[in-house]
Amino acid sequence: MLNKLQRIMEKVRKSNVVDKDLINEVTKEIQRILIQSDVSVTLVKELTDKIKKKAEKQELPKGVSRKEHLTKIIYNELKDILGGEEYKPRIESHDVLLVGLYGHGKTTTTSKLANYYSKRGLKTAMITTDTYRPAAYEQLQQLGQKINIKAHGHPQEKNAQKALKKALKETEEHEVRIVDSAGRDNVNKELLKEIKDIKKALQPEETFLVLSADIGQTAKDLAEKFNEEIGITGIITTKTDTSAKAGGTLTACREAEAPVAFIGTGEKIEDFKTFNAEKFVSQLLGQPDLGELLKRVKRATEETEISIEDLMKKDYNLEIFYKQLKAMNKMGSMSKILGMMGITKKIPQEDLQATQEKMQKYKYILDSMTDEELREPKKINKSRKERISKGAGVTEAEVNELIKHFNRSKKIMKRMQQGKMREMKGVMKKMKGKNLF
Ligand SMILES: Nc1nc2c(ncn2[C@@H]2O[C@H](COP(=O)(O)OP(=O)(O)O)[C@@H](O)[C@H]2O)c(=O)[nH]1
Ligand SMILES: [Mg+2]
Repeated sequence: MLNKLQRIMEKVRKSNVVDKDLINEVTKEIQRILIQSDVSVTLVKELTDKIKKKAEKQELPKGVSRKEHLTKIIYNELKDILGGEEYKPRIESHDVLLVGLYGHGKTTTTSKLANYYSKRGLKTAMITTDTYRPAAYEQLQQLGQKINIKAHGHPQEKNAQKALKKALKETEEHEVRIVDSAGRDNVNKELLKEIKDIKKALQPEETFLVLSADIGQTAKDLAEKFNEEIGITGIITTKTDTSAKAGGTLTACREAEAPVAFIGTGEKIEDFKTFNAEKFVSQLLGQPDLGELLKRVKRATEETEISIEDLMKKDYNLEIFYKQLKAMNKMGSMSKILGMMGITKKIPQEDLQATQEKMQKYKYILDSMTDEELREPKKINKSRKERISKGAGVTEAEVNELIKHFNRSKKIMKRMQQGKMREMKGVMKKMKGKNLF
């Protein structure tokens, strides 16, 4: 999945024009890659439809090229099917239970997790309840030696719950206890009963299902089954380094509404990290400057946006005034919106809008002002006005006009702030998605 997606993004980067043909080609290619990664066909179809629809829309945020726009759309949509918020590890006392099928990496992950918490200053112990496989305890002990963390186990005990209870007594003064459990080849009654018993005795804060990345879409059924039967708080996806199906596994977990907390990225103990969909997708797309690009797109969108915080600021100033004018101009007419907010008093049209020409002049004037003047226009006296008009190449009358305009706006803003805060917030929220501001 990795190299292929990078290749297709390279194509986008190198293309001269982003037209329907390219969009078609790119979405088709993404479709192929995702299906090969074992992402469900329905999901792939949904995703590529969305990408296509958004990419073909004519409107572009200012200052963003169609190429950048397309990249961002692909990035966003991929991120969306892969996962939401990044998992926040508990850096505090807690018990963790790892469950799953045989061979998925539970024991390895037990040591990885132990190392993770121990490195963050928590006194950590590992416990095995795997009384099923004879060498399980030794495996954990060996892993523990590498990281200097003791493995607790009672292999002579045939009952997993009993073995756990003994180990819990030995590890009472530890802050984090990670409990490994035995797997089976498939989810059967015996396995579920064993895990339920362990869970009852441990009462863990976290129960992670360990799933190997090579199972692809099957992850969905497993995640749902384990969640139903025993309740899990998250998933740890292992072997993301070895499998082309990692994307399928991660999206399947998302479909099962089971958040992926950590991922294993190799056999070594340090090959382990919290799962971050954003970083994962950046890597998939091989876009080293993706972060920068996204910031730029965001800035470009924000420049013509005006936030509710700005409007509600007590110290309404010239900077906000200018931003507001720009936003209002973009929207055409403000009166409808004011009407929606219940402000029906007649406000002269000129107070709400300014012509392009006027805006250009205003910009020159504002550019000639000091920061102090922008923040506190009251301080602009006659001699300052003279200086500003010279600097901006406009007449003093024009500077006066801007200040007058500003003062009128200030009054309107004050009126709006009084009592209209609530409604306005509601209206703003509704309008946000419409990209009016
Ligand atoms: N490449 C790679 N191998 C892993 C990863 N996690 C586990 N393994 C390997 O998977 C195999 C099974 O792991 P184990 O922890 O014994 O699985 P368990 O049966 O669930 O306890 C071992 O050979 C591990 O080294 C990983 O993130 N990447
Ligand atoms: Mg094991």
